[in-house]
Amino acid sequence: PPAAPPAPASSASLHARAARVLTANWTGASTVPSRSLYPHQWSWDSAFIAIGLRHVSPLRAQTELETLLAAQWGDGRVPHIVFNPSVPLDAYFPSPDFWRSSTAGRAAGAPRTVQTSGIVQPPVHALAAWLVHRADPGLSRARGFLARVYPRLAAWHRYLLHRRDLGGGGLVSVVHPWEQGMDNSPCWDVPLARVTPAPARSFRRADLDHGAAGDRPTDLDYGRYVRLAADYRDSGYAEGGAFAVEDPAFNALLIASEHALARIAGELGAPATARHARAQRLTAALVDRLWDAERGMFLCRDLRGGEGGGGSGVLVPELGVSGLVPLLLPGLPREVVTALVRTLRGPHFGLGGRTRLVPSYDLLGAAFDPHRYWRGPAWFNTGWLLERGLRLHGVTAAADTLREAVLDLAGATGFAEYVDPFTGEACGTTGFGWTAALALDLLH
Ligand code: 9YW
Repeated sequence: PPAAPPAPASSASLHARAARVLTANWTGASTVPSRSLYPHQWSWDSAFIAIGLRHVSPLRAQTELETLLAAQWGDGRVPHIVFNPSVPLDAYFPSPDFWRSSTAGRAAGAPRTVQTSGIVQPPVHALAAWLVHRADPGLSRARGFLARVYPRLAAWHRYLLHRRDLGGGGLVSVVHPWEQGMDNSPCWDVPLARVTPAPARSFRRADLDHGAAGDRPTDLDYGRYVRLAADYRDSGYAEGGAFAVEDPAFNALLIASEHALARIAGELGAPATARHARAQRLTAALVDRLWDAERGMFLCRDLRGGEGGGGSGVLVPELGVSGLVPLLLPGLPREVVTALVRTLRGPHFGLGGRTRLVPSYDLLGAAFDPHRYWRGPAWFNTGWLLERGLRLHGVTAAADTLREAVLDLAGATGFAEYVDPFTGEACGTTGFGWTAALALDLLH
C-alpha cells in the first residue's frame, strides 16, 4: 500500500538544503549531477541545473551553460558529457579513452583541448538560457550573456534540424538511447534488440560501484549501448547507424527551446518571427508523425523498424513518460491537450490517484518495474516539465498537486535521483543535481 506522505519540510529549509546540494556539486565552472555516480558535466543535467541555480547565483547559472557550450563541436553538436580531466579514468564508464573525441571526432570538429562524448542529449539549453537571463537581466546584459550564447545555441539547433532529420519528416532522431536521456526505457527494447551486444568482458561498468544493480540497466543493455556508441565513434561520428528513433520528448524540448531562441533573438534585436513559425511547423510535424489519438499520447517512431527497415518506420506501442512531455508546448491542438491530461490522470500514469509522482513508464505495461531506472520510477525533471505544461494550459489543480509532490519527495529523499512512483522511496543516488535545482525552481 502507498506509504503516508512524508511531512513537508519548511520551504525555507528546503531552499537552503537544495542550494547546499548545488554548492556541493559545483566544480568551479559547472555542476556534476552526482559526486559519486556522475562526476563530469552532463548536457541536459546542466540545463536543468542552470534553471534552478539562477535563483541562488545567476552568475553561476550563466557560467554553467557557457562551460557546456564551450565544448561544442564545429558541426554544432553539443556533447552529452564534457569530461573533467582531474577525475580518474575509471571513475565513470565510458570514459574519454572510449569516445576519443579529439581524434575520432576530428572531421566533425570536436574540440582539441577538452575531452567529450560524441553523442548528444535533449536540447533544453535555449530554454534554460532564456530563463537564466530573466532571473537577472541586468547582470546578463552587463556580461553580454545572451549575445555570447545565441550563435552557439542557433548552431546547435541547426545541427539537429539539418543533420538529424533522418526520417525526412522534419523531426529530429536520436541515434543512441543515451541521447534521449531515458536510457533503458521500454520504448527502446524493440529498436535495441537489433543491435548485437558487445561482449560483457570487453568493458567494465563503473556505475555498479555506486548504484544497486536492481536500480540500474542490465549488462545486456550495456552491451548494446557500448556496441552502438563504438560503431558511431568508428564511423567518425557520422549518422547512419543501426538505431534511429524520433522521440516525442526530445523533439518537444527542441520546439520549446526554439520558442525560447526566438525570445532571445528578440531581446538581441534580431528577427524572431521566423523562429516562432519554425517552432509551430515542428509542432505540426510532431503531431503528424508521433501522435496516437487512440492511446491519447505521443509515441516513439522507430525509423529502422517496419518492413525492410528502410521506410518511414513504425510507431512503438509502449507508453513512456516521454510521450506526455509535449504537454509543455504552447501551440498544441486543444484536443491533444485534453487527451494528454486525461492520460496523465488515467490508469497508465495515475496522477492524483495511484502514484505520488508521474512514473517514467506505463503502470500497466508488461515491462513496468517501480525500481529500475527509466522502466517505472518517477524522475524529477519529467515532473517539472509536466508541471510546467499543466500550468501553461490552465490545469491548475493538477499542476499544484504535481508541484507539491516534487517538493515533498525531493526534500524527503535527500534529493534522490529517482523514486518509487507509489511509495516515494529513494532510488539511485541522492544529492542529485537536477532534483535539487528543479525543486528550487518550483519554490520560486
Ligand atoms: C548513465 C546524468 C545522466 C542523465 C541521464 C540518465 C543517466 C548516464 O545519468 O545516464 O551513465 O547511465 O539516464 O538522463 O543525464 O545524470
